[in-house]
Amino acid sequence: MDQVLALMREAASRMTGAACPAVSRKGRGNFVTQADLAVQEFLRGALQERFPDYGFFSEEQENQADFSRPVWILDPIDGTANFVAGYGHSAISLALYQEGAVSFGAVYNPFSGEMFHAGRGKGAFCNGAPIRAEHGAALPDALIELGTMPYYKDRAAEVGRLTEELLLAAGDIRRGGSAALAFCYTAAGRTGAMLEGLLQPWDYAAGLLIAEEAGAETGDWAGRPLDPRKQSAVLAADKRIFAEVLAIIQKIRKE
Ligand code: LIP
Repeated sequence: MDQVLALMREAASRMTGAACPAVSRKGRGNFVTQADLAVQEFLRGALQERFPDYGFFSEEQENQADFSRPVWILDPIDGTANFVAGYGHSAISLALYQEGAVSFGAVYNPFSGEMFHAGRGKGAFCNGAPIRAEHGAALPDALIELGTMPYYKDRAAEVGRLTEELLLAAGDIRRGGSAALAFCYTAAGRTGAMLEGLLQPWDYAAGLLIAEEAGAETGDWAGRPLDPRKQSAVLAADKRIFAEVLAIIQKIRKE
């Protein structure tokens, strides 16, 4: 899969350094830029040339995936609102789903130069160095990344309550604006956990494998295993604090 990582780095050249003008607006704060489309079209062409029998399921194209065959799952720019604003924290997220699971995942942030990747059963890496989901802090001192579901304003009160409870229970919270990178930061031990109430398959399929291969515990907000073919609420955490963070989520959900 080194060739796939090289293709992602080449695709990222289309994510110009400067803030990129929005092409169209899918909803409040939900944009599609020329760079999203350019990254998607480059990777679709390059992957179909090398893997002609594989399917392609991407955020910026109307499609339904046939998961009976291998399928690439792509978010061409995860953290698009950040990209439009020139915030410098966005990533290309690419996963390969085959034989009932994600077998390969990679998340590339061209602004930091960090390539996170994992193969099922082969570990997780950042720029080739092994990473472990070991934050090294108990919950009262932990950093927790909370995704705020900005496209779902009807859930803002719930996000507010999660913010309050997590601030009381943990050291502090963080919000980077890219779910794919949030999974990778937990995988690298930079945060003790990441959670978000609703993500699409392309937001999390790659990051989920990277976190699991780094030793994180993962699940939906009922604690069930995640199926990255479907949209879902997500939680990934250092094993030592997963249950405590899940309990906070479930307390809020019962209110
Ligand atoms: C975004 C995620 C972010 C989430 C947004 C959106 P996009 O992906 O990375 O964490 O809060 O709702 O899903 O739209 O930038 O590819």
